[in-house]
Amino acid sequence: MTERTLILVKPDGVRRGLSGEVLRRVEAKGYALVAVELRTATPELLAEHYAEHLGKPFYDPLVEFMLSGPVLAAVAEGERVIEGFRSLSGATDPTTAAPGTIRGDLARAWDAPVIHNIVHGSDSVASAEREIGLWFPGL
Ligand code: IDP
Ligand code: MG
Repeated sequence: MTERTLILVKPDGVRRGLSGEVLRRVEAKGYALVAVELRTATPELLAEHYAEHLGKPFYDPLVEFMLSGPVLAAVAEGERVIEGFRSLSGATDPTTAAPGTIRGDLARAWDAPVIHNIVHGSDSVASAEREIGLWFPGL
């Protein structure tokens, strides 16, 4: 089924000049880019984006990190792209993310354990619709 997902290159990825590398992998796989924009998040946007994590021990450091610099927000479209981009991203923890994945190849645990993992990707059709609405209300 053709669907859309929200992709974020987090501030560590943008700072390290990896935005293009992430988009390259998305396009190389065959997904279409529907929107791409360099953005500065706000506390209000992140509170909604990460609502499911409110109260977890990593919530405050995560929000602080996401406000530490610009993020590249993108929407990609394709057959099962939600699952597909999660697969390209790899496991949440960069140390155990498989080689060949964005996090496995590029994210570094020593920058800040787990938090700095280069990318965000929606995890379901419902989250994708919700997150695209938050980041790209005009789409
Ligand atoms: P996901 O990004 O792989 O979907 P989630 O569980 O949704 O992972 O967590 C959202 C983000 O919060 C992660 O991408 C990572 O930046 C951060 N995070 C998740 N678990 C931890 C943790 O145990 N310690 C520190 N940060 C974490
Ligand atoms: Mg998640």
